[in-house]
Amino acid sequence: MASVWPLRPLKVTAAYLSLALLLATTGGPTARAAEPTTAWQARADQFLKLVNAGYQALYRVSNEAQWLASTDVSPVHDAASEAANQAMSAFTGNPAVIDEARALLARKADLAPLTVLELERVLLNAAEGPMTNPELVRQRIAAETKQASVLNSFTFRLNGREITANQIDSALATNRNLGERQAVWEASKESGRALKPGLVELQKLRNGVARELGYSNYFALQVAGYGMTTEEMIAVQDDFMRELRPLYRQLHTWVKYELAKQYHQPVPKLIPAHWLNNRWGQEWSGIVAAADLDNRFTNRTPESIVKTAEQFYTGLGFAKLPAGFWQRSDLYPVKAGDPRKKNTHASCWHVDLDHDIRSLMSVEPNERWFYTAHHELGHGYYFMSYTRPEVPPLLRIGANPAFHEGIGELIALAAGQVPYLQSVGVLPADFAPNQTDFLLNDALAHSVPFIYWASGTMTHWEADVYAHDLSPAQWNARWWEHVKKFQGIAPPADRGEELCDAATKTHINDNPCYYYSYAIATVLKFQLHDHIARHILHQPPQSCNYANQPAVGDFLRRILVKGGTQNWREVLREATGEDLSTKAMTQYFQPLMKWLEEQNRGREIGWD
Ligand code: X8Z
Ligand code: ZN
Repeated sequence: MASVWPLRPLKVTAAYLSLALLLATTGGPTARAAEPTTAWQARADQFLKLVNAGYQALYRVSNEAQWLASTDVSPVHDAASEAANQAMSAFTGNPAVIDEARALLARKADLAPLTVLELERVLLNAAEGPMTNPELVRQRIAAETKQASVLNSFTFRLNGREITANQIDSALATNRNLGERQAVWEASKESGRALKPGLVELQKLRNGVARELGYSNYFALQVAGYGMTTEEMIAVQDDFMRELRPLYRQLHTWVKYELAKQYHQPVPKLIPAHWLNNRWGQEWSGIVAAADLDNRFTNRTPESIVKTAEQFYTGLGFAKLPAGFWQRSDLYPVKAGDPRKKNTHASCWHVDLDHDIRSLMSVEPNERWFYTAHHELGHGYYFMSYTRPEVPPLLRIGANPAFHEGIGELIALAAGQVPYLQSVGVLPADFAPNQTDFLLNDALAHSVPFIYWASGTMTHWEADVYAHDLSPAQWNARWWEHVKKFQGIAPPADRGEELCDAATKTHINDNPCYYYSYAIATVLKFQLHDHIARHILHQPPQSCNYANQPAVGDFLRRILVKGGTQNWREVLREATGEDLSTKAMTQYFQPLMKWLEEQNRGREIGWD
């Protein structure tokens, strides 16, 4: 079957045409045989035609309702979202759907590989709301809806006055008074207290739902999407941490001496959480003053931040975002005095698994939102690229969730490099960077400490809660054990079990057992970047410029157009010739290691 591609009116470049030709001549990576080759294939085709159609229609209804509930929290919107999700599960988790998918998968040898992938996805989707136990599914959806509502409408207060999430982040980025920092940090943790009861209920309900279709727990169900067991996923994450540990210990040491000097304090063993600019110590930004870009954005509008991000992608030969993106997205903070409550964490939505793509952000003109806007549009361009007839709605997903996270992370990494920033005027053309400062900032703000947060604290805590049924009476103690062990960070004061500091992180509530995906995405972004810098741009990975390089776009598009139609390990191998590895990441920061060792000479390294 000849592929109709590209589906959307994209800017046609020579490279585009050659890719289109390649897909046309090979039938594309996902082409289905025109005539079914076996009776089982014919039966599967029939079944999947119906399931894909029903899935896409209900996905849209459910996403429209969730969008409203996330951008304008109200009991009415919560009720509509809950009802739409019940309808979605009534279909995707229907026992007849489960039985047929299982019966067909028992005849794998008679089916096309794409069909097998679709059927496996049908079962993974069913496992989120298996109607073999409708009461359990109903309870889960009700509890998820309530939790999202508490999270999205939570009002932070500082000394009795309302404070927004952006204001919390700004205060932690700029205020140098440790007492005031502690008060802001503690205020930011109050949502956990409100979210704990719902999370206690969800621990049981999520695990119960996963067990219904034979998974041992909810964590196991989520990692099944990677073709891994819980133990395998934990081993991958522990390997990341082991391989990067020498670098992290050097960074940790350098940072604690630097911050102690900044705050006029003795050098601590562990870094106090409120000394860092990020509420969770996940990104250590703002420490390297010479590489801090915040003041470069103050004269820009929030709109220009999102537009600049779009231009990065169009410069690579991608189409402009659809007009609907600008009409339907919710990109900026709610205006002061407006009582509307919306989710404050950035996200990007493929509302109808077709061309309705939206982003929910609260963009302000600063470095953090500049980075985040590039990240979110990575999701948007992934959606746009795999929205084509050859990719059935069930497989309009990333090669795995880490690929989805990794594309925007890669572009954000590239958008933070000096030659690019100069080319778009964020930095002046005559700016003479100190390479070490920028590399150090790259490591601290977006990469290395992040791994210990993502692979360490987040992943291990969720594995404890779901795979090992950790009692809620031990949640906060365990959280801080992990923060200490993996991140080398300590709370400013004792944290009791009435608090639930894990639940202050959005994903713990609304995207459970997912966060290891960001760690994999971080490792992946360096692999892809290394390949692009060395083999496509022929520039040094630490200082290169993707701007207006369609060859980079072609390389990325070959990955993105596939969606979930090919095993992710093969996708990675085909793209880079490598398996998942921290080698590129370690090499990227290699020049920093020597510098750090010199700076830290005579200091006690690490915290254990
Ligand atoms: O949640 C996100 C994105 C939305 S998918 C903004 N990120 C993680 C986080 O903020 O915790 C991006 C990197 C890590
Ligand atoms: Zn993301």
